[in-house]
Amino acid sequence: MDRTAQLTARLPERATAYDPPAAPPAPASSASLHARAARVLTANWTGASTVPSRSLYPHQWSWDSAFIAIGLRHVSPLRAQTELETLLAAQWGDGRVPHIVFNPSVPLDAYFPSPDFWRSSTAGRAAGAPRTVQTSGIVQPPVHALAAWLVHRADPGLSRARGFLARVYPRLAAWHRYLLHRRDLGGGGLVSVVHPWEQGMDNSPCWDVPLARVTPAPARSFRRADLDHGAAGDRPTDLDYGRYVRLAADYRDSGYAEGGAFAVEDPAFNALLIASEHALARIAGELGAPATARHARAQRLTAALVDRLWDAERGMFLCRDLRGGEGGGGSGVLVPELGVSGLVPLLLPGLPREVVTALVRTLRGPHFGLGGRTRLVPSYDLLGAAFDPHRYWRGPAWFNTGWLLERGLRLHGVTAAADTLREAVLDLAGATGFAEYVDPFTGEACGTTGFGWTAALALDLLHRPPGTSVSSTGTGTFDSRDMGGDRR
Ligand code: 9WN
Repeated sequence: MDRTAQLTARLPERATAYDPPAAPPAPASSASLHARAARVLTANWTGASTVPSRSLYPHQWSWDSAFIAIGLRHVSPLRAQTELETLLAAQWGDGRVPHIVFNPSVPLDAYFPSPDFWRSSTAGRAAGAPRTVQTSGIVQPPVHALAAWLVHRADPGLSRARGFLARVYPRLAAWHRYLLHRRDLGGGGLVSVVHPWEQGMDNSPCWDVPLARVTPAPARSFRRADLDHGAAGDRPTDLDYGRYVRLAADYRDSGYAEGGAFAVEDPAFNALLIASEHALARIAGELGAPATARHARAQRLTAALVDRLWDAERGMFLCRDLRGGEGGGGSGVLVPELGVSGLVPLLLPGLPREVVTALVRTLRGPHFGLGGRTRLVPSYDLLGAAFDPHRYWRGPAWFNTGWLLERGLRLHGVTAAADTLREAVLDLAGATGFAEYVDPFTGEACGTTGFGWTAALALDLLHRPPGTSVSSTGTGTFDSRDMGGDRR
């Protein structure tokens, strides 16, 4: 029996998860946090979608919208549905969901790279970019099917009345098809990202080696709008930006066809695809379409994730650099950097038990320090040479990864740790004015404040009371039907 078969043979029979029907948030302090978070989402709402930040990110971002919809459903299921529909309306003909949908009323110099850099409707024509809306040409993690399912469950009556799932399902299915067919660049069944912005953790040290092969665009060839709004020490360096720009420009100039200098299989991106594939199966079931094949595919992807990215010695998943290794043309090499991305697969049901145990140990151990040196999970190894507690994805703690890991801990029955993490997310979100990210030791706010997904995910946690474990509540507080464990 090969390694994959051995591991999948030991998959737990019933790993369950996920979401509650909305429960009322009760105590007074929670009520005020709830009101403040809802106000952020209202302030960032543009009429059809929600910006991550009015200043730093004044357009619609793909995975932000998915996280935002997950929180927004507790305030306005209709706006949450609209959020996802607006994003999916900008889908390209080849199935990709762009990482940014540009708001035409925002000045070009408010954000870089702007629509005139991406030139989606011309450079992306062969790939089926929409004509009437301007977008970027890269993607972000596929959290959308999971979000759509959770949004549906917040108000199934409204969802059915509007035909929400029936309208988004074909688009979500095409999105997953694009990833599974066009982005399996390593040939091992997993999806690759072709730009660090695609994975969403832009300047993670996990990209340092693969990115070092990219010749940076000259600094004078572009103007960084982000530094108008964020402290330089909290943001990626100019050298990183030069490389991001070169990679994106090369991709654009190829007509957005795969085959560039950067190709990485990332654990979080693939884990989110798997979670969304389970959710898509739920959506199919709700619509009376066959769901079994989707669950089976999710299990196969889980096995491939373990097979290709698991590092037993380090007790976590690593990134695979497909252009690395001898000659750069083989199956690539694992990148020996410990990013939070390598812990995110904890949110999956169907992981081998020893993988779950090791992930929890690593989360609490010296590299991430959860419950010891840190309250929220740092984005990168506390002991890593590149660790920096303020610089973006090179150490600070982010709220979306905290939320994902809270779900993972709860799913696997590590309830006390999940409760502590939940409390930390809520405390720090409230104390920092819904910061984009925080210093993992001090909780000091970094980046921008009034940040969309921080507010949304705090709202979501307010609607999920502490103290619940999947095993003890069955389909109560967490509904196993949402994540593929219980197939009824
Ligand atoms: C580039 C919007 C996005 C998030 C990413 C985060 C940051 C953009 C940037 O902001 O990236 O996409 O300009 O730095 O890294 O995860 O989706 O909030």
